Amino acid sequence: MKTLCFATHNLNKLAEIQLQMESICSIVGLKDIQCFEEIPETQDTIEGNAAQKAQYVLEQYGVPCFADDTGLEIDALQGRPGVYSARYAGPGCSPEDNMEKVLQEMSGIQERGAQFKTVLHLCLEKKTYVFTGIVRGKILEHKKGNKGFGYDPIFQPEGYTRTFAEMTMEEKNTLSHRGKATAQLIAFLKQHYSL
Ligand code: ITT
Repeated sequence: MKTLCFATHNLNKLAEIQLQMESICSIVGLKDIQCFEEIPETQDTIEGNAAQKAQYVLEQYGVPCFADDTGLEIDALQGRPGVYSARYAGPGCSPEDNMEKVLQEMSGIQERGAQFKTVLHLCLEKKTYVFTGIVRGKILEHKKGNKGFGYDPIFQPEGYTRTFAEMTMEEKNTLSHRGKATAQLIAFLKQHYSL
């Protein structure tokens, strides 16, 4: 089985992708390649940040890798927090602070439509590949559930009456933004990267 590095410091993301890819290839995180520094994320698009993270790790550590950049895009907020999802409530903020800010901004707004978008950027030696996953849903008025991470307690995917924070990791993976992008990555690797 081949090994690929997933260039993330977010252990929740790492766990989701390791679960989805466990029979496909061995996924290691940044600490496994002794990368402990923060990776620059200075682009103004989700696509740009995913590319920046993956390219940084390939250049600095010389290992084939992929990175994920994810944003919550809320219709009534013109796509915010979007690329600024991680630090929406300011430097050093917690996921609770971010959700609180979103709930406040959405207070009294009827139109609750939103989507999560993940861009996975894969760097294999000299070639790069991009996979995108989107899931539509809505922003609830209150947090629900204690599984998952980030904005999961306030996001309810379309066709469901539970938030991502009320789903197991397996179930979230079958329908989420990251799950969809990862399914494309798996299909690509099976076809083009002898595993
Ligand atoms: P890396 O850059 O190290 O991968 P990160 O947590 O900073 O980790 P992102 O910039 O992609 O990753 O995350 C943007 C924000 O979106 C961050 O606050 C996450 O908690 C949140 N987020 C990402 N994926 C999510 C998901 O599946 N469910 C809920 N929130 C998520």
